Amino acid sequence: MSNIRVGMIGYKFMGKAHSNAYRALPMFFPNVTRPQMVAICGRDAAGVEQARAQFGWESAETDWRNLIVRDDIDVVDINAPSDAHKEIAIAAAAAGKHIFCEKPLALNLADSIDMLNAAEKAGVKHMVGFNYRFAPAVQLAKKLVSEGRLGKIFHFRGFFLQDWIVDPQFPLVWRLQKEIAGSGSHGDLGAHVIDMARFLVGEFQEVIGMSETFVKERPLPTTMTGLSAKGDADAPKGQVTVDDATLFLARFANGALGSIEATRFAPGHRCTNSFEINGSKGSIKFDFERVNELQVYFTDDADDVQGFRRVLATDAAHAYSENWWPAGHTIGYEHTFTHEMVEFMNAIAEDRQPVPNFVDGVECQAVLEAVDKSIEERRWVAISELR
Ligand code: SOE
Repeated sequence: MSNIRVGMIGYKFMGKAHSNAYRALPMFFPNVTRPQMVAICGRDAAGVEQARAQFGWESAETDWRNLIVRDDIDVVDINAPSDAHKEIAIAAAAAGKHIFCEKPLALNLADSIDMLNAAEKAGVKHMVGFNYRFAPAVQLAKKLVSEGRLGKIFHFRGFFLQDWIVDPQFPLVWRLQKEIAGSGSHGDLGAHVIDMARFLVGEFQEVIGMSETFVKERPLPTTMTGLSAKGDADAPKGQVTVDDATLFLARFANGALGSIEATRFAPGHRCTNSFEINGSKGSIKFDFERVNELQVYFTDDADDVQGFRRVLATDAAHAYSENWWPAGHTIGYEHTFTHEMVEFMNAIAEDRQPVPNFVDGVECQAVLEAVDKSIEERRWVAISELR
């Protein structure tokens, strides 16, 4: 198959991560159909032109409507803020383009279902950006669970902890505004943990949660709006309309019990995306800040060496590893994006849906929304109540 021609919308944090993935892919995965970086799009002409030159795109657009109808583009990659996902995805599907969309898929469940329906009706490929699935150590976790090497699963314990808004003067960036972001730590961080739990343990059956917004008003942003934005204490203030932290308990369809925590108020934790799974034959532990490692424990290890041990998932036996460096030469955050683009390119070339796709985006959204409902109504909510 000839190159797969990509048009990408958004050029900030995720735009950079995706651009890097597209650039690295042909060098390290020469057998995968090559993504061609045809056009990058953003509203600010000077900003997008600078990103085009820096990231290595062939052309730039300032209106996504022009981008999605270009006939030299096969794929639309959406990494604009969450409130833009639905309109762009539905229009891209109507234009017959395959779609990659960052998480959370939409602002709410209904919108995510509309996006899935539009993509299915158009017969295009669709993928959602749950990049952490693609860490080789997480792929190893999946293999151990799928092969029954942990036995019957009892517990999934997951948390995603950050600390970038603990300062009450941190400005009211878009991620703290419900109409743009959909929710706060719940949809931004909890969505990753929910996806991880679905990937490794299976479907959620029912949930009950609690959440808090610790800082209810913040200075309005002046210029920078990213994770490292600085607030101006004298600036006028606005209402924070999302959760700062959301925690919930879950029961899975297979009988396992789960606890999930997402917060941006955990000082010292920059990006602690972590889980532990306990089964009848053993346990595993993962922490993204040590992305190459999986801690494993097997009950049938000899008595004198019982205990958790660290597996460095960089051997030929581990997913994607042979394409990078010799064993023990570790990889990082950006590689998870390269791997997800490998899956996306392969799926298009093989004429199958990539995984995770919009179905996974919708299922995640259903869990997010069931948790919100449980908080509102102060009770357990079955996922089936929403689907
Ligand atoms: C910010 O909280 C953020 O960049 C998320 O938006 C990402 O999805 C997560 O991977 C890291 O943290």
